[in-house]
Amino acid sequence: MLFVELQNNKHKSQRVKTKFMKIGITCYPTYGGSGVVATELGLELASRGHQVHFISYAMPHRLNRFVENVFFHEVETSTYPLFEHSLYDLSLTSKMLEVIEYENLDLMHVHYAIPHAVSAYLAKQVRKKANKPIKFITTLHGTDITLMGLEPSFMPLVKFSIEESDGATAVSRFLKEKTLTNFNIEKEIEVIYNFIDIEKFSPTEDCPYRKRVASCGEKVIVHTSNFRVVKRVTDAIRVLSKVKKEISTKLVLVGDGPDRSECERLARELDLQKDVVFLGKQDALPEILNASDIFIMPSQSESFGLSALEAMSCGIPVISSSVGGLPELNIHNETGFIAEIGDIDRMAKYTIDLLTNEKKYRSFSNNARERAVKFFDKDIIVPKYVEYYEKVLAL
Ligand code: GMT
Repeated sequence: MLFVELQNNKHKSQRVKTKFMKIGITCYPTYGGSGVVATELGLELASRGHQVHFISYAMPHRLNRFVENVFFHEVETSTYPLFEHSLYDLSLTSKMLEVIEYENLDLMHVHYAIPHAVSAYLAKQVRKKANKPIKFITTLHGTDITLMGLEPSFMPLVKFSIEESDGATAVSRFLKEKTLTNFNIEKEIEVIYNFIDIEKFSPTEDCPYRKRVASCGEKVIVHTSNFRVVKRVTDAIRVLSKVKKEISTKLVLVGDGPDRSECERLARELDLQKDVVFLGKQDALPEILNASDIFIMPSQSESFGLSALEAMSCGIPVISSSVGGLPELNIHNETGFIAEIGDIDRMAKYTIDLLTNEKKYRSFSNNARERAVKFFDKDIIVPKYVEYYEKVLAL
């Protein structure tokens, strides 16, 4: 760990002691929310002077530019013909050990319990044997607890790896409680919410993207996800079919995944093929959100709902289901509306209510932005991770 005395620019007379850490981050590099949070966290830590080493099988997709203090270590899996299956978990452990040793890491922070926490636990044991201890923190994101982790064959291992983590965080109160009860764990779990760059995701008037998806006067509902079945994207299409009977509206779907073909089929079946715009994976999220009026998240399971936060930060009210951590983010009748899972009629009714009531819409839009700024700004949340790292390292 580097201890550096900094001259604080704002208060020239005050000298601030800052501890810069060397942190290893392991995450899924794909489009999922856990990978986005892990990558954005790493980039933020690096911009605050910490050194960050990402360890994964591919470059996280938001790590697409050169950033000082950020390093990427690719985990290569063995292709020896004897192994019919890839030994990713072991290759990951080996890469962690290499980076911990040669980059002199202070801490490993793994995102998503399986298999990352298990690999980190193994690395920790190897270091312990060599008398060179390393600590690791596990951040629980959602389906590692609510879906995958509940598979009977995985359950004991997930429980063990959380219990053996030197620190554990969850992205909502809901997820913390679920972890404690589902796995019968007594450990302290810190709740650290997802965060947002409120400058990047900010409201803009007159977004040129709107013209590309909707004609003048038409409203736009937007949804972004990885199109897994738990996202219930088909519900968004059914909501559109009801809303369209009252107001001329388009539904913009961003992302891709296993349920996309079914969504395309349903759009054709409901004769909505011209009204549902499938954009696929996109990087220009702030622009697309700013071209929209309502964000819809009808999920069956959602530990927090990062993409709804991205929308709120752009001042877009959210219509969501009531599951998981969503009520901790989206406040009913204030930043949007909440309905029971699958209650398409109610979601449609709420959408029409907002789209036909300009004053109410403005107030919800302001509330959504204000809530994102006040509670989920990266400058509020990222220091909580740093404090937590320091706390765990000091134990
Ligand atoms: O299901 C996803 O969209 C991906 C998943 C993940 O772990 O990659 O997202 C989870 O983590 C996000 C970041 O913490 C949360 O905002 C999402 O709510 C959560 N998804 C679910 O719980 C289904």
